[in-house]
Amino acid sequence: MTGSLLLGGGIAAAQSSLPSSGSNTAATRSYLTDDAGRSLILRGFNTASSAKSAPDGMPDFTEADLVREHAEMGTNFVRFLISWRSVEPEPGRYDQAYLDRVEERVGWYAERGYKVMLDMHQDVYSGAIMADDTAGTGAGPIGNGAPAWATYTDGLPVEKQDRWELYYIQPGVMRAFDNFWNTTGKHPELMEHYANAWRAVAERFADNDTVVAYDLMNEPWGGSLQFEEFEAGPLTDLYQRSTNAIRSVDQDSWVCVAPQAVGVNQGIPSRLGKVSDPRAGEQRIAYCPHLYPLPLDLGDGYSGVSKTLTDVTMRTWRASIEQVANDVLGGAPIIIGEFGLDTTLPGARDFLDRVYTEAREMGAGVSYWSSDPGTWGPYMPDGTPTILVETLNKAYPRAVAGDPVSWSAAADRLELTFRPDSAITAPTEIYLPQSGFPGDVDVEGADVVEWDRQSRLLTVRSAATGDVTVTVTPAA
Ligand code: 9MR
Repeated sequence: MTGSLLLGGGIAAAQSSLPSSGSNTAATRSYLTDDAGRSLILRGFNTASSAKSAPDGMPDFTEADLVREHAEMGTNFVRFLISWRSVEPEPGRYDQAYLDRVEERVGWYAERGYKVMLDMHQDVYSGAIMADDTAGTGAGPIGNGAPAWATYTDGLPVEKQDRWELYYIQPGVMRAFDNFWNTTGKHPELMEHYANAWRAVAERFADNDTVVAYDLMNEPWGGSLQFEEFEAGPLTDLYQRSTNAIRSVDQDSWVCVAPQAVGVNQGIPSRLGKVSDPRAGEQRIAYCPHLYPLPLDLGDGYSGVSKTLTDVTMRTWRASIEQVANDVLGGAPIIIGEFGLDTTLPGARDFLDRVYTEAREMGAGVSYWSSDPGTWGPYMPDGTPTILVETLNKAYPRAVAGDPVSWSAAADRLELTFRPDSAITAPTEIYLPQSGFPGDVDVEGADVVEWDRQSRLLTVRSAATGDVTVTVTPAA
């Protein structure tokens, strides 16, 4: 089974200090914004796990797959997997043909109005690490991410494991990370290469308005350094260096940082340090943690004791994520870079609804893990939809011309209240799925610009400054 045992263009932040529902404390919500200044509510997938070991680094995902995803789930966002091994196959040589292939995919998303976050993915450091296979059980490459030339296991063993996450604590893998973070003192060059690889990526996409964010490292692991020693130490250092490298070529895109995965994905507080954005103007650093409650990852459903434990995780996870976004990163927007589960587990639909509700309250974007076919994804290999398609295909405001004060969406009702910003001339866009929408549209404080049946977007515009409320219910 798949599962993670423990790991689980011109834009600016719009911020609003609002009482968050379900809590008495004022939470700061902030959003990535588009070129027009609108607050973006991002909903989409990770695409895709299949890119990890593909020789050309591309996901097994066609433009037709995107057309189907867009039509059936109304997504507007993707966390697109890229890899250091593909960007920098040899030290200091950046593969422009690889970046061409990424850019071609970005073009598919651009055509449909999506925003793209590029995710420098890794699992278990590198595909160059092979497990010992003396028993001849067919162990292949165990991870993905770093190029072979940047992989130093120093001859330490890596024995075959039953679960992929357990490779993280194999001696050879631990050493590869210790060399990367230069904990061994032997490889100060590796983090520098990594930051420069990011500069090469940012150079390519600096003027591309569809690519709004760079997710600096998937699910960081500190090897023999853990929690504060790791997060406040070399991890924050790598983030700062990569941010600086990106800013030497790209002033506008967001830089996304994530905590140590193990533990923090399950609700343990992070000790990540402050990452400063050297750009002129406001900071464009976003916080992009993952969420993988342990009971679900171990294969249990969202019911009974597992549900109780998962609910506790959700509360501690959210408090810890908001604390870092607000207090450490200075009110950074949040994107849940990954969460996902086997959709055939009991209670899966309730868990999905729960996470999207939390995300809405947090003002967070979401990229579900993942679009790959299978029981975790929206479609089975034969194309049959799983429960994800219906569960994710809800109405939501995509781009709001002001502060999204509150919104909610059920199968039978969309409500949005926002405080218009008179400096923003572009309209507010609301996605409405099929199943009777738009039915009745009630707008107070603004005018409907249009209902576009093709894109399923309702657009409204306000010339006034008072709060606008939009309520839409489907036809019976
Ligand atoms: O679902 C993925 C599984 O099929 C792979 O074997 C594994 C290792 O590459 O990665 C899984 O995806 C994980 C992702 O890379 C990082 N976050 C947790 C995901 C689910 O376990």
